[in-house]
Parts: sequence; C-alpha cells; structure tokens
Amino acid sequence: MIIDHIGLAVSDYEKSKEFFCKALSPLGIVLVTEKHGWAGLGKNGKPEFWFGIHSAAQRPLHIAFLADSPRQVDAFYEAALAAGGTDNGPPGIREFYHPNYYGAFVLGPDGHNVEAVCHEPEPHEVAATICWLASEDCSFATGAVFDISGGRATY
Ligand SMILES: N[C@@H](CCC(=O)N[C@@H](CS)C(=O)NCC(=O)O)C(=O)O
Repeated sequence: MIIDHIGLAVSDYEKSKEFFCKALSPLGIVLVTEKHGWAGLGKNGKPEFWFGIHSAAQRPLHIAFLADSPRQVDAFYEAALAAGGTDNGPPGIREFYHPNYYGAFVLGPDGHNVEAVCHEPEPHEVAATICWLASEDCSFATGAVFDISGGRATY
C-alpha cells in the first residue's frame, strides 16, 4: 500500500458509518476507532480509511478497496447495495484497466464512488493426474504431472 491513510468529508456521520461498516465488512474491513467526530476503519487494528463531518464543499471522491478474490468483490457489491448504495457498475472484469481487473462500483452517501477490486486472476481448480514411469530395476525413474483442468498438460 502506498497510502498510509485517507480521510473524506461526509454530511451525515451516522449514515456513512452504517453504510461503510456494512459495505466493507465482506472485505474484512471493520470500524477500528472513533475520535473527535471521525471514524477510522481498517484491518488488524490499523485505521487507514477515515471519514467525518466537514462543512467545506467537496466533490465526490473515488476510493478503491483491495479484495482478496473476485468472490469478495461480489460480496462487497451485494452488501453495499443492501446498505443503501447506488449501483455504479456491477462486478466484472474491466479489461480496459488490465485483463484481470475485477471490480465493482457503488455510490455511497454523498455520492462518493466506492469500489472493491481484485487484481488476481480467477482461481481455478487444479485437477491433476500424476504419472510415474520406472525401469524394471528402478535404476531410472521419471514423473509427470498433468494439469487436466483446462485441457492443458503441464510438464
Ligand atoms: N461505471 C463504471 C465505473 C468506473 C469507475 O468509476 N472507474 C474509476 C477508476 S477505477 C473512476 O474514477 N473513473 C473516472 C470517472 O468515473 O470519472 C464501471 O462500471 O466500470
């Protein structure tokens, strides 16, 4: 992560707290602390995402949270919509960013564009079969693992 923490202004603290806590819980991100009218959310006890009441006008921000898997992106999207967010792009690959960019976008309170993104390729089940060949006196042996999940063999 290149950013230590980020803070954004919201107009209704309680509404934003409910939205972000529900929307981000599938990603393992929870409310860590509340200080001086600001809520800090994060993982492993480190608040990295903050919001609080601020009077200055601010255009909507875009913020993307890292997901461990495409399924987590799906869960974020469902949770964020159920928490009152507005669809801004359903879960799916965005090839124009890169071939494995799997993201979902939801507008939260105040119109902030909240995203969950996974950069890892879709995990696939590895169905393998192992073949061993040995000479009769076992002086020579060789083995091969065939990945048959995608009709491909890996040697
Ligand atoms: N509805 C679009 C949303 C894409 C989006 O919001 N992308 C981010 C960058 S990852 C952004 O801020 N784009 C610029 C913009 O929307 O003005 C989708 O589903 O792909």
